[in-house]
This record gives sequence, C-alpha cells and structure tokens, in this order.
Amino acid sequence: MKRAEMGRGTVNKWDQKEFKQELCRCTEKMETIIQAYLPKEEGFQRTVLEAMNYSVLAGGKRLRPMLLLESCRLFGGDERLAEPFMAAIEMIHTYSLVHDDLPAMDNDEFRRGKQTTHIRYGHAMGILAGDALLNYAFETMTEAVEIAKHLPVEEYYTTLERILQAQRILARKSGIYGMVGGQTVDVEATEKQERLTQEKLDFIYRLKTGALIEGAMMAGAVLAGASPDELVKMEGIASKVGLAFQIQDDILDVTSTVEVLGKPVFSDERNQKTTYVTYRGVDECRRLVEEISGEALKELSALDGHQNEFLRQLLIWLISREK
Ligand code: GRG
Repeated sequence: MKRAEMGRGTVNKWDQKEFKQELCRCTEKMETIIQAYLPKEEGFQRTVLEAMNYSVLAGGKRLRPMLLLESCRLFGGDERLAEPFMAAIEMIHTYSLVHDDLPAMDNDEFRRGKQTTHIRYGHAMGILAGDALLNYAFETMTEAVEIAKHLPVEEYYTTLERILQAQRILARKSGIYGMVGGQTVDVEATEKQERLTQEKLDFIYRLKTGALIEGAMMAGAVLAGASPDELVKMEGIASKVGLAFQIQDDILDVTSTVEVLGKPVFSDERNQKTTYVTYRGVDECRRLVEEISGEALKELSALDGHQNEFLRQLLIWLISREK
C-alpha cells in the first residue's frame, strides 16, 4: 500500500516489508534534504566547513528529522516548511555527537562506522565543527521564513508565529533545560564516579536523550498548527519514546557488536557509567522498553482524528532497533 493511499485518519496497517521499503525511501529523502542545507566548502575557513559536512554526512539513522516530518504530517502540515527544521535538527544532533566523542567527554574514535570528527580533523577542529553546526542549525531554521513568504498573506503571519515557536522549542530542548542540561549531570556524575539514584538517572535520560526527540515531535506538530493541548500530548509521547530509545541504547551497548553499531561496545562500562542495565539487567530492560513504548503508542493512537501509520511503525522500529 502506497503512503498516498494512507491519508490522515486511516488506520490501515502496513506489513514489515512495506514499512521497510517506506523507511528506505524516507531515509533517502532525509539525505537529500539534509545535503541541500549543508554549507559549501569554500573560503579560508574551508576546513571547518569540511569537518561539519564530514560529521553530518557520516551516516546515521536520521531519526530526528523523520520524527519531525512525520509529526508535521500527523497534523496535516506543509512539508516544505518542515524541511529546514529537519536539516537543522540533524545538525544539532550531530554537533552533540561530535562534542560527546571528544577526549574531554567520551573519548571515542569511531562513530557511525567512521573516524570521529576530532580524530579525522584534530581536536580544535572537532570543537569548532560542533560549535559551527549548532550555530548553523539556527541559521538554517530561518530559511523557513523564505518559504513562508510565498504563502497567501492571510497565512503568512500565522506561519511566522509557528516558525518562531518551533525554533524556540528546539532551542530549549537542545539547551540547558534539555540536552546540554542532561549531559552536564551525566558528565559530572561520571567524573565523580557517582552511583546514580534512579531519579537522577531518569533526569539524565529525559534531558540528554529524550529532550531532542521531544523537540523533533513538538516542532513538527507546531509547524502544522497543533493546538497547545496536542503539543503537551506530543511531548508526553516523545518523552516515553526517548526513554525507551535510551534504554534500548544501553541494552545494545552490552549485547551488540562494533560492526553492527559502527561504534565501540561496552563504552558505558569503560566510562564507568551507571545505566538502566546496571540496575535492572538486560532482561528487565527489554521488558521495560516494551512497556514504555507500548504506553507511547497507545497515547499516539488516542490523538483524536490524527493518525499516521508510518509514524506508529517508525516508533516501534526505533525502539526495537539493532543499531
Ligand atoms: C555534547 C551537549 C552534548 C550532548 C551530548 C547525544 C549526546 C549528548 C551524547 C551521545 C551519546 C549518547 C548515548 C546519547 C544518547 C542519545 C543517543 C542514543 C544518541 C545516538 O543517536 P542515534 O542512535 O544516532 O539516533 P545516529 O548515528 O543514528 O544518528
């Protein structure tokens, strides 16, 4: 069944093969959109531009842009408006990975099956490329204003408001009340070799991993004109997805291989990090992933009048992913 045949409000199910085919198409689309917004490698500062593009183009599942787009579609939004935000959120995500891999943090040499940015370009350039990606992400989001200029005048001001709101959401979710905040608590606890309480561990997961997933789904929804009440619901769903996603990441760190993951395994143990697996063990973590994601899916299907079968299957896939 083609996606076009699965309009809003339909609840038809896809089988696994159909979903995988659509996922492939969607990943290719993400690559095209992301590439279109990357900077040209030119000028005296060319090295940092190359390092930015190297990091972004190294691969990755492109989950956050997909979640943003599908959340926009869920509320019947205009995809064109979502595109600069899709590229921007992948830039923010990539910057966080580039900085997280630095010697001052996780000190990893491989990511997405390739050398990490600071190994390839040197430590200083790793820091600069991360900074540049974060900055360029916010510049890229403003491209949506150019797209809005082509809308009928009566839609223009509403659209500008939505663009600003989406930008604000992404600033907050990637900043001190989101990803940076979570990473701060994580780094500090790791340095002190603190045995985390469940409360602190949940705080780290909610902010470090969950916040950007929340940002993706909320920004997509807000661009499509979702109501404040619907936004709160999207935040709740995304928060659960983020938690399940991170627990799955913990599981993969101890059960997968470097070949499948494209990054080192047992890195949590090496960095003496407390994770859900430390407290609960792999089997209990698997059960938890199912329970939490089940709740998220239930809340998603309860969104009145809004259904997106691809988004539903995407959430199932990312929670049960193998890399
Ligand atoms: C440096 C401010 C700052 C934050 C770093 C994202 C992050 C916070 C650290 C990376 C390490 C980690 C385990 C993060 C949790 C989120 C996560 C599982 C990231 C990997 O995301 P994927 O699986 O990666 O979507 P790809 O490569 O597919 O894009």
